[in-house]
Amino acid sequence: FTSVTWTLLLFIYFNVSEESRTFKHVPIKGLEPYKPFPKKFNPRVTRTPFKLSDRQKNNGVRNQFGNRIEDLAEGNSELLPEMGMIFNEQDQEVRDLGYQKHSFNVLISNRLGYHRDVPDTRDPKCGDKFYPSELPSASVVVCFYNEAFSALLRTVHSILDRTPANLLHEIILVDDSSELADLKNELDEYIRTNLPTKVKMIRNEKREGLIRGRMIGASHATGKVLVFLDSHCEVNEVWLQPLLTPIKEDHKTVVCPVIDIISADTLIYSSSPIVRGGFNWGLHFKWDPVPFSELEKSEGVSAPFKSPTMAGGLFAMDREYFNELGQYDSGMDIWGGENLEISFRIWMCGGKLLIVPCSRVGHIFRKRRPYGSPGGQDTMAHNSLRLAHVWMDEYMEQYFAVRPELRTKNYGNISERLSLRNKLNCKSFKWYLDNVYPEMQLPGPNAKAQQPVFNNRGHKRPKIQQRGRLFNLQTKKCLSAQGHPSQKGGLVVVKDCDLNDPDQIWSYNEEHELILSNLLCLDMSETRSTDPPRLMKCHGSGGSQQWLFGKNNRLYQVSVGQCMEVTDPLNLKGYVAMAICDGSPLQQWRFES
Ligand code: LR7
Ligand code: MN
Repeated sequence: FTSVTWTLLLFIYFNVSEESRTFKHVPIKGLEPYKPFPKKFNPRVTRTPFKLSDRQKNNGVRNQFGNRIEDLAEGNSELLPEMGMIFNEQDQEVRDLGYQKHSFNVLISNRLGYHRDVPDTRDPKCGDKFYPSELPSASVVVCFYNEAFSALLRTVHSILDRTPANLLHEIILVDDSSELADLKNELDEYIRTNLPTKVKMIRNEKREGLIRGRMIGASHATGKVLVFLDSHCEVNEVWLQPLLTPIKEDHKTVVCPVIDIISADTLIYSSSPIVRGGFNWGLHFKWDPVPFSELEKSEGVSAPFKSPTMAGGLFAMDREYFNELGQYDSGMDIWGGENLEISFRIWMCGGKLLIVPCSRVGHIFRKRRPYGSPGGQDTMAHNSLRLAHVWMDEYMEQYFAVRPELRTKNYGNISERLSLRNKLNCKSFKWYLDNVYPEMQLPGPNAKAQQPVFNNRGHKRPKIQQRGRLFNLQTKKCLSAQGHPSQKGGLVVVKDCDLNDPDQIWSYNEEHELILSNLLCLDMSETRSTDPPRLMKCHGSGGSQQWLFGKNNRLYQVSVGQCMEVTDPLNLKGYVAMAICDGSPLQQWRFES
């Protein structure tokens, strides 16, 4: 790799048109050949600080995205707070269309590229563990429908980069009849030229949904163990060995990693609390605290513990056992319910379900599902009805108590699933509740409301860092509510500053929220960065309510990647909006106590 090549690259770089420089899922050919990281797979934890990998830096130099990522990060590689900065209209389009189609920040996803380091979120005790050198090999099945190209490839590359080759039998991608053009020829081409042959592609002729999709993927698999992942995941260091070990010990053990959080707005990877799976009588999955009795005293949270249910997307299971146990209910459509169905079936029919805290996989959690079912049906209700009729015995009544309208709804033919339950000689639902999920309560006078866990910030109120008026340097006016400050959805405008007006008092806290008179948070629309900011209930999960004071007194909005500006040049109404950060005085704000 010589200076000739570099000259050539620079030549290409300076000659691409403005348009082709904007990253549109186009891996520049020949620039990013697949090279597995030359890493040693040591089960010991190395707590390296999260930093830009050389690949990411190179991405900047190559200008794959039109911007240098080192510049965007401005040295703060811990948070990459300005990774979503919008520089031009194309960026804005990628961002806004991305939110519409995928419900997460695709601009940032594209800029991250297909490889990145993620923080090692494992408990330090995991570093003391050794795994057998002989482990069964895994077929990883990733079913996707209209996934963002860069998120899908980061899923695949994270597996290739962080899994010992001898344990990775294959990766099976199942395209569930996606409509997005780049997921067809371009993806095939990428796989052919950049990925090892163990990455395989199956295309469903029609939309099957993730449940039949996974069954199709599994039917092509030839590894000993099946691992299912969503198509927007990133696996962490030494993720697979801790999953395979308990399966090797007992092939009827099904295991889940801890699902770390990849923010939909910032793509920041962060650690999840240690929780386990439960459900409510509406048959919605929920996270519960892990009972103290479940945690092994000597090993604390580094030993696998039992979980009544799984979230659904990320788990590993012996392939023969998957088939023996009846795969999934192929009468279930598109999305929903299959996770509780397989959880009940595992426990009731002689298996067990564990969460393995030393295995960590990140997943992009989004606020809204960006797709529906082809006929607009509520597939969650259809699927839940099926599972209730097959597995829940008399406790099905609890479901109908919550959803009385479903009592008479048709749910198709379940005779095969009933004979499966019979053939496998499965225990009753009462046995499951008594032995696996005794915390589950029946509604009644004595039922206590269970503490929800895994909400965004529990009872802790973030510390306030600054309080005062938000002064615009150009107009010399202050940011206030247009109407009443407690009105949800209200706009903000600049008005003459008034020392005595409590409605001009903002607090800025450690979560980077801007709260007006201790009531509502300044918030940006998820799907349209052209909408003005509004006052909304504080949700505590960053992104659309996260504001950063940056250089030139700018006020940067994290999920829209733009700066707040007074738009009205004559300043009659004092309107503000988000605009490309350009350092102009209309975009300059100062906190005044
Ligand atoms: O028609 C479809 N065809 C598909 O192939 C619809 C979806 N899919 C794919 C999709 O591209 C994705 O890879 O199926 C996967 C899951 O769909 P998501 O990501 O839209 O679902 P989710 O993450 O909101 O949903 C969770 O619950 C689902 C119930 O059916 C599945 O079990 C998902 O796998 C599951 N995800 C997780 O468990 C990740 C952690 C979330 C939590 C809690
Ligand atoms: Mn998902």
